[in-house]
Amino acid sequence: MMMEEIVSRGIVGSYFEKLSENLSVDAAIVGGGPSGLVAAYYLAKAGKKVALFERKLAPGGGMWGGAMMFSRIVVQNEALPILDEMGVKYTPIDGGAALADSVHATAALIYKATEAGASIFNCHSVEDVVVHDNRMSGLVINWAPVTREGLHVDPLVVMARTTLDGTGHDCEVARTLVRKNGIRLNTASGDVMGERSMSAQEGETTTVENTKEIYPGLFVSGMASNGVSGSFRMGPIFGGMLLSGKKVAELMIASL
Ligand code: 48F
Repeated sequence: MMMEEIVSRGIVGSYFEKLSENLSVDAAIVGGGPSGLVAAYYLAKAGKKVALFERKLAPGGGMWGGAMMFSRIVVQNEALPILDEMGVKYTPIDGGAALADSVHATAALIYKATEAGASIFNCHSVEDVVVHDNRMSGLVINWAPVTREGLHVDPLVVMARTTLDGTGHDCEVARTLVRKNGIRLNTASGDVMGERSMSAQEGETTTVENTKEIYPGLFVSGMASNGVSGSFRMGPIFGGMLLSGKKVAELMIASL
């Protein structure tokens, strides 16, 4: 066989093996932001089969950019054990927090999640959900460029025993679930309440408090948890995102 054919056969064969192995999973994660990546790491470390779908080319969500593209993030002391576990270096600052390089930290989360065994599908968009017997049962996926171009191409489905909406500010999975199925979420209004303006301290606390199961089989983490529960955004402080990812992994493991 010529080298060109070996390369193509290797990639096609191994990619479709990966996809096929992940058509039914313990945990499907939508969104590769910091909370989704941390959740993927802890779920995979616990031996669960995890598939994470990220519509962008690079997972990492809003963590790469630091603040206003200044590549620095702040992490509170409570979340530093998670950075230690991920092998991220940081420098202590005033106010019970530390500074880390955003590119170094994001790359570390991606590396640790995949090293622990989570499968990441980048350039995959989740466009709908599957609900059976009043329980979130799966995700409808398509190539991100197909949805971006508005091409009329039908999707495929991944079945999941538990699902995480880690889609950040837009809470896309929860919104789709409510819009298309007329169900009530486990939030104060029963609906997606929408994110409030910035309040860093409160936002950090509520991110973790609002991390929960919002419908049988569907959990929320990170900014999506504040988005569904009507809580605050918080800017380039990431401790709450990391703690939320760890908490949601524990909740999902307990329910599996
Ligand atoms: O927003 P994002 O980084 O999620 P997060 O874990 O972290 C929030 C922080 O980055 C920051 C903040 C910190 O204080 O407020 O914003 O809550 O990442 C969400 C990811 O989900 C992807 C999106 O491209 C992003 O990378 N995503 C969103 N909707 C979909 C999706 C979808 N329908 N299908 C696939 N990926």
